[in-house]
Order: sequence, then structure tokens, then C-alpha cells
Amino acid sequence: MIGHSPAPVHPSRRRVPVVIVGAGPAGLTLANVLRDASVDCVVLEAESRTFVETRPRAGFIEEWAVRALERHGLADRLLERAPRHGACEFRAGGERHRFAYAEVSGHHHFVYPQPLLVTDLVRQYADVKGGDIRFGVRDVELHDIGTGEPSVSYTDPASGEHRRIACRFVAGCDGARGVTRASLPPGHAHTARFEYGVGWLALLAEAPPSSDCVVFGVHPRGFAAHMARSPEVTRYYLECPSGDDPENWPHERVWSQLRERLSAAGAAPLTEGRLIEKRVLDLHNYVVRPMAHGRLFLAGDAAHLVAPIAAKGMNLALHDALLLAEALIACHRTGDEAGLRGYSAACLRRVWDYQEFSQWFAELLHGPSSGDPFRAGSAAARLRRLFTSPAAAAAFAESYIGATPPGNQR
Ligand code: RFL
Repeated sequence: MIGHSPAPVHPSRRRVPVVIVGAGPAGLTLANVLRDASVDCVVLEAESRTFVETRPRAGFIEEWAVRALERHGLADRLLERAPRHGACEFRAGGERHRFAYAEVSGHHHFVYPQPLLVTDLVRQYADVKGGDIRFGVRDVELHDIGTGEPSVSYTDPASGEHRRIACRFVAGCDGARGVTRASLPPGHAHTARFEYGVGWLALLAEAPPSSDCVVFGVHPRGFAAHMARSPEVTRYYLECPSGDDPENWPHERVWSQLRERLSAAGAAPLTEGRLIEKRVLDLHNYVVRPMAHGRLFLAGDAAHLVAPIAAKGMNLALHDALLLAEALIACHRTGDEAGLRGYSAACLRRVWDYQEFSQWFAELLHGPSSGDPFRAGSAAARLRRLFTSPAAAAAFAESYIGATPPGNQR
């Protein structure tokens, strides 16, 4: 079906192997790897280049993902600039408990804000490799994805013309609010959802980090967290009621709650600063199964959302993109579609691992403020076990850093 547009449709003359909808970490990683393998693609992005290069979000990239980007020549600046973190700290009952997960797992996080990664990936794809990326497109629609001749139409922002690109495959990398997921035929894909019933006030402060590692404040007034982003900017979270209005959180209230919930004996005082982002996230997860239909393959937040409890979303987006690239390249080169057929199942193994871990971790963080003594007692036991049982510590470290358990490898 074609969207009802008064403008005439301008079909492209040739069939492009892959159209990628969305220029986030998933779409841009896929585009770069395809381009290196001489598989032509076109990236369609609704926002401007400046917008995608400055949109603040994630900051912690797991070591396996960094190494995979490095193998594709996409991590030069990251490796030059990103500090490595191998520990986090829990603050509970006025005490500090440092958990050195790198010592247990042998792996680190790289702290590299998402806008920097996106900037690097756009530059590599568009400026260095001359890849085709169209920013500011409107009215993206998918057509005939269940056939061997799919296409994607959009409105060109400059001319207002309605254009259509014929392709072999469509990669839906357009995030949680995109359009590609909605193109899965009803009854084909199922969405599993989980609501946490709490909100997090997500904050970015123009202030240097106040600790050398991530800090989780486990507190009866609500969870709080501190996460470095750069020497000048720090991300903070404060648990709040679901649906709360950020306007209920003026500067003074934010900082007094952060001070209270992150306080512990011997902890350095928080370095305060102007709040440059303040938004409420209603915490939820979803997983679309399968992540593909016909010639459409979803990747990243378009296929699954994981609340930012354990900093997993961007890492999953990279994992999907790398698997999809591998499968599309194999198909393009040899016609072998086995990788494409197994794509969804291969992605979902890691997706469910991360979802399960995030849910487990969330209960440790939210239980103490739930008002339910049973949940609070269980949460305290979860935390205590991390520091008393080497087996529990090893399991936590492995999940927290996303090291693939041996039985889960492809
Ligand atoms: P993105 O990054 O949302 O990119 C999708 C792109 O598609 C475009 N788009 C469209 N383009 C064309 N036509 C349409 N109709 C379109 N609709 C949308 C959008 O403009 C956008 O450019 O999805 P992708 O690539 O799947 O990447 C996912 C990650 O961005 C996301 O999972 C992370 O940001 C989640 N996340 C974190 N993940 C981590 O791994 N580590 C972290 O430390 C971390 N911290 C976070 C986070 C997410 C957060 N928020 C905002 C929920 C912290 C926060 C506060």
C-alpha cells in the first residue's frame, strides 16, 4: 500500500540491496559494515544530522561491543578517548560497597557518550566512505515486505517530493518510536511487555563526576544513581512516581534528594551543577518476537526496549546490527539465507539474557523503596549475597558486563 500523498511518487531506477530506516547506533553500525563489504545501502533518518549527533542518552559500552566495533575499524576515536570502568559502588544504609566486576569477569565498560559514537559512525559512513544517508526525511512507509520486491517511500525534505526506493531488504533501526515495527502484519509478531510501575527522573548535570565509578544508591526514599559521561557532564537518576512531572523536580529538590540517597560514610560530596536534561522515564521493557518478517529485519530499540537499569539498550542495538550485517553480507555474496533465517533467534538469546538481568537488578534497586517489607528484605538479601558469595559475585559480574555465557554462544 502506498501512503495517500498528493505529491507524485518518484521511483528510483535501481534496486538498492538494503534500505536502513534510522540513523542511531544500530542503523549506522549496520550501514558502515555493509558499506565496507561493498553491499550498497541507503539510510533514511527523520531528524537532522546535528540532532542525531547531539541527542544525549547512553554512555556505557560493554567491552565485547567495543572489540567488535574495533574489528570493523569503527572504534579508533572511542579507544583514544573513552575511559575504562571496571567497578561500581552500592551505597546502602549509609555504607559504601565497592564491586570490582572487572577483577571478577576480566572485562570493562568503556565510557563513551552515545552522541560521540553516533558522530563517529556518521562521519565514517558519510564523510569517509561516501555512504548515502538522507536526513530529515518524512512519511517513511514500507511496502510489500512480505514479497521479494519490497520498497520504502518517504518525502524528501528539500523538494517535498514523494520518493520510493526499491530494495531487497529493509532494516528497521528506527528506535522505540519508529514506524517499521508497525509494518509487521498483525498476528505475525508478538510483543512481550513488562511495566516496572515506577519512574526514573533522568538527569544530565553540567558537573564533573563525583566518583571514579557508577554509584547505585539503594535507599528507602527511592533509588538514585551517578554515572560519569565526560569530565564535564554527569548523568544522575532518581526514582520517582511513574508519570511524574519533571517540573515537580526543581534544582534544589533534585540535589537534596541526590545528596540524601547517595550519602554514605567517607563518600566525597557530590559536585553540583546546572541540570541540562530533566525527563521522566516510565520504566518498561518490551520484546518483539520474531524480529523479522519477510524482507524486514528489526534491530535495536525498534525490536526491544530495556529500561536503562543496567545500561544495556545500546549494547543490544550494536549486537543486532553486527549480526544483521553478517547475515546480509552472506546472503548478498552467496545467496545463503541461513543467517537471515536465524537472525531473530540469535539476537533474542542475548536480548532475553539482558532483560532477565535488568529485571533482577531492578528489584534489588527498587525493593527497598517499595513500601513492601517482603520486597525490601529480599532486595537486601540480593545485595548482601553479592558481597558474601563468590558465585553470586561472578554471576552478577558476567551479566553486568555482558560477557556471553559459554552455552549461549552461537
Ligand atoms: P535510536 O538510537 O533510538 O535510533 C533510532 C533512529 O531512528 C530515527 N527514526 C526515524 N527515521 C526515519 N523514519 C522514521 N519514521 C523514524 N523514527 C525514528 C530516530 O530519529 C533515531 O535517529 O535506536 P537504536 O539505534 O536502536 O539505539 C538504541 C539506543 O539508542 C538505546 O537503546 C540506548 O540509548 C539506551 N540507553 C543506554 N544503553 C546502553 O547500552 N548504555 C547506557 O548507558 C544507556 N543509557 C539509554 C541510557 C537510554 C536512555 N533513554 C533516553 C531511555 C540512558 C537513557 C536516559
